[in-house]
Amino acid sequence: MADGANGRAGGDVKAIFRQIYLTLKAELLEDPAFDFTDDARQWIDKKKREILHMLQMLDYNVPGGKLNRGISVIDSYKLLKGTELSDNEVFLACVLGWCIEWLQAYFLVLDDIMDNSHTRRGQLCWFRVEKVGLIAANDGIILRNHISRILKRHFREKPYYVDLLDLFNEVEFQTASGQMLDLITTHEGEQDLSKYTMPVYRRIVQYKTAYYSFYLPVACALLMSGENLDNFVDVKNILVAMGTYFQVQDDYLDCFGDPEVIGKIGTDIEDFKCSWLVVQALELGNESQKKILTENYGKSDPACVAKVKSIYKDLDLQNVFFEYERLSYEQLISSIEAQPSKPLQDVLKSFLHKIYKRQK
Ligand code: DMA
Ligand code: MG
Ligand code: MG
Ligand code: MG
Repeated sequence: MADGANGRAGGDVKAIFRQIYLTLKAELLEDPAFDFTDDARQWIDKKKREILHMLQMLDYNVPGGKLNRGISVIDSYKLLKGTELSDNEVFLACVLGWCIEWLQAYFLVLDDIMDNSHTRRGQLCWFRVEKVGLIAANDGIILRNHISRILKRHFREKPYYVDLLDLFNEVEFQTASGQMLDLITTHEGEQDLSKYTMPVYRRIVQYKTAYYSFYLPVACALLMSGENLDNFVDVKNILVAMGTYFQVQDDYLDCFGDPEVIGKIGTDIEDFKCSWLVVQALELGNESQKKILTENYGKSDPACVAKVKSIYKDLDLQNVFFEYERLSYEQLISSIEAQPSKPLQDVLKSFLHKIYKRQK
């Protein structure tokens, strides 16, 4: 190809990225577990059903999001390298990008069960699909295992293979710990709403969201560029701050976003979640407003949810959020500009601009 895979207009990155999903899916089907060696009719039919479940499971859960995390690996790698990428470099960056999308799919399938959610990415949550149910729990485990298989197939020979495995393991551990904190904190909050404070909140979201959504894509690009991640602690801290801001947006959109646009129906109030909104309401509300919150937060009755939302409106939390958003942006830009490396500044700014004032 005269014009390397990345030589086309920027919009094509997504098309190339999507194409590589098909390659990875086909490769996963080559697994010995799906061999049709025995030609007994029943056996083949059974195998067909297994393959069909896996294909449906993948198509349902992996490619349907915004793909920001995955695409960021390619964008970041390009900026770090400073020159055009070869077709093979684009391919490998896409593979890593998909590994992050696979990781996200794995966490979301399980998160929706734990949060008792209804919809995700504009469709029913996977565990709510007829005949899936708690098979979804094992599907989550399968998705996680696919990552190791993809990495082994495409990166085994690379000098940074061990670092890559270690990175995915670390980030998975951090995310799972964040999910644990989220769930345990919810139980504590049910006993006593005043447990929901800003430091508690920050710790949950740093772990459950920031590492895998923001640090991981950039760390993948750094490893591909031959860097040692120990030298990028500042960059990691900026990305964690960006991830925190991103989860505040998620919490805001859970209540104030348009379900048609965000593709999911919020459940944070019903689920008694330690959401940024309730933390703000507890900080800003007077005694009588806090009493109403205590009486109505965490109940599935729509009348209770409406009372909570009306407190949020009275406290003008939408504008409190807009102000927080503006301030976070300013702080992030100034810490990014304090970074000595121009390519890294560009990586961080491009990431920030993808999410600033997002509606979904
Ligand atoms: C999401 O937290 C975190 C992970 C690791 C999936 P959340 O439950 O607020 O996410 P969502 O709003 O997408 O269900
Ligand atoms: Mg959830
Ligand atoms: Mg959750
Ligand atoms: Mg949420």
